[in-house]
Amino acid sequence: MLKKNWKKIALAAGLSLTMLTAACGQNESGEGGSEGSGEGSGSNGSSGEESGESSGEQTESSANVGEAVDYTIVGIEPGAGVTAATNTALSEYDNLSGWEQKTSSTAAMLSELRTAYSNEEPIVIVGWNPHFKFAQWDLKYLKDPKNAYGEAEEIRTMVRTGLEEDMPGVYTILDRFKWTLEDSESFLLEAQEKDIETVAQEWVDNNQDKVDEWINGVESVDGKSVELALTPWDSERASSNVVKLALEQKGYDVTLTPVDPSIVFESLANGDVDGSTAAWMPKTHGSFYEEHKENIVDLGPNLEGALTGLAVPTYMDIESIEDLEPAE
Ligand code: PBE
Repeated sequence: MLKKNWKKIALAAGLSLTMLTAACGQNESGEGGSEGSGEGSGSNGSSGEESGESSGEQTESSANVGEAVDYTIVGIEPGAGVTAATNTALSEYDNLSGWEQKTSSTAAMLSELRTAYSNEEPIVIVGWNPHFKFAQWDLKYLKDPKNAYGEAEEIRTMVRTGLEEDMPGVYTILDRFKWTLEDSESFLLEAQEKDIETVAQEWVDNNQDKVDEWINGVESVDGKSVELALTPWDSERASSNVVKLALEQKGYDVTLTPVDPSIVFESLANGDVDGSTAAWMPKTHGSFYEEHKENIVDLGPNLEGALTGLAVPTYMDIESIEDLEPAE
């Protein structure tokens, strides 16, 4: 663990963050495939306290956090569920008065995190698991006493109404598809070195027994088309690619169609896509789901224990969202 105290460089950090923000603007539009790159190992949701400083000093350091980060939470895509949850946090926590969420893209957030972390500068990001960032960097979620981000979630598979009748085999395979947080996060770490399609093929090759449980007894078809919604996060790109390969083993012709996160549920309800493996419930996508649930079939969890929240590097001496000082 690095020992240098960022407080000593708070002023410099403030300046370089401003420059960083400007520089990042140029990056934001260019997001293509993967969220980011890097390396890391292990996988864990959060880490404990690192610093043994006195509580007096803690108050002083937390007072500086807001100033040092320019009262800015580094968010991700505007249409993400966590973006809405962060807006809720901004209105529910009195101590966040004067704070703002800067939305752009997951890639831009990761790039700011990478830079801040390597300079040991403070940064407050919108975070979630499954993702590789907790394995790659020492990060911790801030406590959320007002529960703006909810408890641990399920990532559920949802399909359009009528799929069961039209393509019972697809319905069955999507209904059975399930893996673990550990499966997903080790996949995502692997995908820092290779592309997601390659890792998906390797995962399926190494886990054919699990795939068999999903596809056993399903009748093979000859190239029937299936369309799954694809959202820009690696966790869902991973699960959709694994499901695609499972469906292909039964002869389906699967297209992963990029869909703006804000309209995934609408696309399912309209039947524009057949299914999605990317519904974070009950909180993150709860309001999107509510709007369209009459025309969507919920097939239940494909992953349990997903997490969302505000996160900071463990070198920062704060533990709770309530430790962030208001701008005034
Ligand atoms: N996420 C990752 C997404 C879903 C997958 C938590 C950033 C969101 O909509 O918030």
